[in-house]
Amino acid sequence: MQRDYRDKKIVVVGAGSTGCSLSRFFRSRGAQVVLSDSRSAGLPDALDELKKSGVELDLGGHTQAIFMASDLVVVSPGVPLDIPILVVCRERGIPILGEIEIAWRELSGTMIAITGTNGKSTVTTLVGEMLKSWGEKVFVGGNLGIPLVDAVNHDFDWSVAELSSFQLETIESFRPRYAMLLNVSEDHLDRYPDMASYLAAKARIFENLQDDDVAIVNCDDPLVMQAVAKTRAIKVCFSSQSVLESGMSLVGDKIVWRWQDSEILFPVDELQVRGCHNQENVMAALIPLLLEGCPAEVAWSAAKRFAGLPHRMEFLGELRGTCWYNDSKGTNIGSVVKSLSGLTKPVVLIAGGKDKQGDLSSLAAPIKEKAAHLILIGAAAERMAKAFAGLAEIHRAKSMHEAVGLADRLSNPGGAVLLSPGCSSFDMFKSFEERGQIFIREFRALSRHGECVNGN
Ligand code: UMA
Ligand code: ADP
Repeated sequence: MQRDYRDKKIVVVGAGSTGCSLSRFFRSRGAQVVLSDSRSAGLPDALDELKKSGVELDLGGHTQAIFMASDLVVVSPGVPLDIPILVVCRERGIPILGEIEIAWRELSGTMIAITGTNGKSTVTTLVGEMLKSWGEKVFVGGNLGIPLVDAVNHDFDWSVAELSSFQLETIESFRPRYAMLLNVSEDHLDRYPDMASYLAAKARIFENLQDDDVAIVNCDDPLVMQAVAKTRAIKVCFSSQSVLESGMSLVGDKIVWRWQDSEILFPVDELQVRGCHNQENVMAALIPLLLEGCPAEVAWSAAKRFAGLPHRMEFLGELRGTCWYNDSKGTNIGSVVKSLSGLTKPVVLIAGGKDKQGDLSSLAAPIKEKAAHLILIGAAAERMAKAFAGLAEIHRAKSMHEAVGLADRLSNPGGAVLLSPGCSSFDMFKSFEERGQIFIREFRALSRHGECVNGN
């Protein structure tokens, strides 16, 4: 249902992709918009166009008087809710919302919302692909890249939205028809005081579900089951560990869907994506499609065609007998554990980056088992070096160029080189994409001199 924003004074906080899209949206609805950012340099070029459309800019800080005069403050996900200006707004009773809440109120199609520590982008993309091959008109975005508010004013049958814990912090009435929680492990402890707060933010995806909505959950994960415990919605589980009487299970080499009186089997060896975690991702993605009545063969054909996303265990090629993988999207410790588990030793692991202050201990055993060498980069290098001392040979590199050269010298035929940082990228790169692209570029430069068999 459309809200009336005409002549409302709205402050949008953060001039990244979310803030620019929000400003555009509010202007199109006749609001008086101020876009506020703590930075004054390095901001998107789109600000010029926004300024021309009547958006006022408040750069290099958040001006209190502007916020105090506003009817509504809408924050970008990267803006922590405890910054001083937002504390003051809260004290003065000025409403603070996020982009997901704003977009949701305007969207007409069916909403499938996907969260979890890992696998969100993969599942979001896969659900989108399945719906498109069923002939539906689908928006696919959210934390994946295109802000959800960009879906407003387009006539989509479905919105498939990847949601981060940051985005879920600022919802109010957001109520997807399908809400998925894939898994929960430590992440973003540089923003949350503890795991309980991170889990609480994730659990908000279920907050407004009603009896006829559907919560899709990984019943192998105790934190997921804790988060969904109080929901009123229909719970549909997937499991790669046990055989479910009702739901989606992995049984030997088959994915088995049991629902009401039907049973459908899908052979896992037909998939291009590899690894148990990707089988879990496919299982989760199939559920809303099958519940909505999409023919199983249509959804499965899309799953079979899906070759995975770039920067997620992307096979780059073989150089002097060593396989090289780019897992730049491995931005937390849980994802590095999964990525290492799919490789045979000896692995040269390149890790490190902006430290999220999480517990590193779950990576110790996989490093001891699989990694012969650990090449550390970025701000987290010191802490990682201490945590993994004695488990693999530890090296430091100041740049990706140095890390790749070192990895080439240390690797052996039959082994693998894996970039799976377990950290975010912002200390050395603009994004995980840039980090992955630079890794690929360095690998290609090396391969021009070596004997390389290309990946796909
Ligand atoms: N800023 C302020 N004041 C502050 C803090 C930040 O003004 O106190 C400003 C910064 O100076 C910057 C702007 O806020 O100019 C950035 O806002 P943002 O970080 O929300 O960036 P967006 O470009 O809007 O991107 C966000 C998501 N970013 C984050 O959650 C950090 C993108 O996810 C998402 O794709 C995009 O919205 C569209 O939905 C990225 C991400 O790293 C990929 N997500 C995290 C993850 O996946 O782990 C959660
Ligand atoms: P997200 O969007 O949640 O960051 P992605 O789909 O981009 O997740 O995958 C990022 C990384 O997380 C992958 O490279 C892989 O290492 C790991 N991963 C993907 N799916 C899962 C899963 N279901 N369980 C655990 N780890 C996963």
